[in-house]
Amino acid sequence: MGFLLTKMMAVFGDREHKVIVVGLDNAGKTTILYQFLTKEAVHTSPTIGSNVEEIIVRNTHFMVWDIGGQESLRASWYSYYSNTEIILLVVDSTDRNRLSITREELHQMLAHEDLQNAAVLIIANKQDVKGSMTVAEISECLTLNSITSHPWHVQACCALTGEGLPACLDWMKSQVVVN
Ligand SMILES: Nc1nc2c(ncn2[C@@H]2O[C@H](COP(=O)(O)OP(=O)(O)OP(=O)(O)O)[C@@H](O)[C@H]2O)c(=O)[nH]1
Ligand SMILES: [Mg+2]
Repeated sequence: MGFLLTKMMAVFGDREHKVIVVGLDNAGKTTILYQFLTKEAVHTSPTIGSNVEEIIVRNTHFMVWDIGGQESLRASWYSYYSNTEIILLVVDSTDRNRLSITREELHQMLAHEDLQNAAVLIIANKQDVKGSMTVAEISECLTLNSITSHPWHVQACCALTGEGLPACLDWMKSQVVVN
């Protein structure tokens, strides 16, 4: 039976893994979702509600929910949390003024009971912009070293070119293999 299951998983792929994409408005969440899917930068407008797409990474199926990040929408992020395996927290690396709001949102999310088994990937987006914050600066401001309750990782990227996004997908895949 175990052998048959292993064989079937090799042929048909794994079950679906739920991923949520959160972060403040204008961080680049929707741009990232469609870069994952089409390998191109699409034109976006602010997300009201959510977008959902299936992304397949070498036989691993991710159901990726991109959630609107405007202030009025953040209070309902929790309604997407159940069964989430991976959180993608997208940071606009040019937005120094609001990084402390992201820190509060992150630590509040990690305390939520529905996210106790989730892994967190912090995506430092917009690295193409001169003067944008580095991964080290973002890690320090978000106090990532204090997180011991969840697996986490930081990845620099530029959603317009797609640079850094294959590494995000590799990390996501490594987390579901581990779990
Ligand atoms: N320079 C630069 N601009 C980017 C990058 N990624 C996204 N943008 C731009 O940032 C703006 C916002 O991108 P969205 O993907 O719509 O942001 P969002 O996080 O989905 O925003 P909400 O839906 O309002 O929560 C758009 O004008 C994008 O073209 C990047 O890596 N570099
Ligand atoms: Mg959006």
